[in-house]
Amino acid sequence: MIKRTDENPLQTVWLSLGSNLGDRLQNLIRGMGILLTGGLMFEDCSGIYETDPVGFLEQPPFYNLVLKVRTTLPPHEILVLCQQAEKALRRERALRWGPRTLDVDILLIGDRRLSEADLEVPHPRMKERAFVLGPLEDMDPAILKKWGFPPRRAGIDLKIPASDVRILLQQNGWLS
Ligand code: X6L
Ligand code: MG
Ligand code: MG
Repeated sequence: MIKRTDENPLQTVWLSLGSNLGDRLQNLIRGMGILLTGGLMFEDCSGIYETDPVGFLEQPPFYNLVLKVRTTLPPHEILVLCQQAEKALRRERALRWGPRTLDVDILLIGDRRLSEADLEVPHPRMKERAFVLGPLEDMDPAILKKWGFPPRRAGIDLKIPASDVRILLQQNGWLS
């Protein structure tokens, strides 16, 4: 853990996780395990939604969730951690918007706006993605209003309620 200082304040971070290759549930759980042992503190998790693919349509349906954490890690270290989780799940990038074992995207970091070559926050396309807005609305409808995002949930189905996601994390440990 990085010590909390004026330079490294404790901030709330919202992440989007998705998987549509292999054991999707296990990939999400293992991904969360890596994030939560790498400097992000668990705050809340959405249910797990099954969602039709968008962008590139000829691929299997996704499991998607939104994870809320707190951390003192600076934005670029959060990004590196997200990339480490993808690498640990052996993500391959054969084609753009193609199938993946694990995708971890940074949605929001506190009240901050960042516009850098490798990291834009809020996530620039999140307001168009039902698989992000649906779970986010379940967890914190006020945050959608605050950032001017539309509530949208068409085409996504709740598969595993948030209470069960939390039980899974607590009973089986992070790496089950
Ligand atoms: C026109 C052009 C319309 C592009 C949509 C949307 C592209 C989303 C990429 C788009 C467009 C994306 C996931 C996914 C992907 C996911 C589901 C992306 C990046 N990731 N579909 N497609 N869940 N359901 O996590 O989000 S590829
Ligand atoms: Mg993504
Ligand atoms: Mg991504």
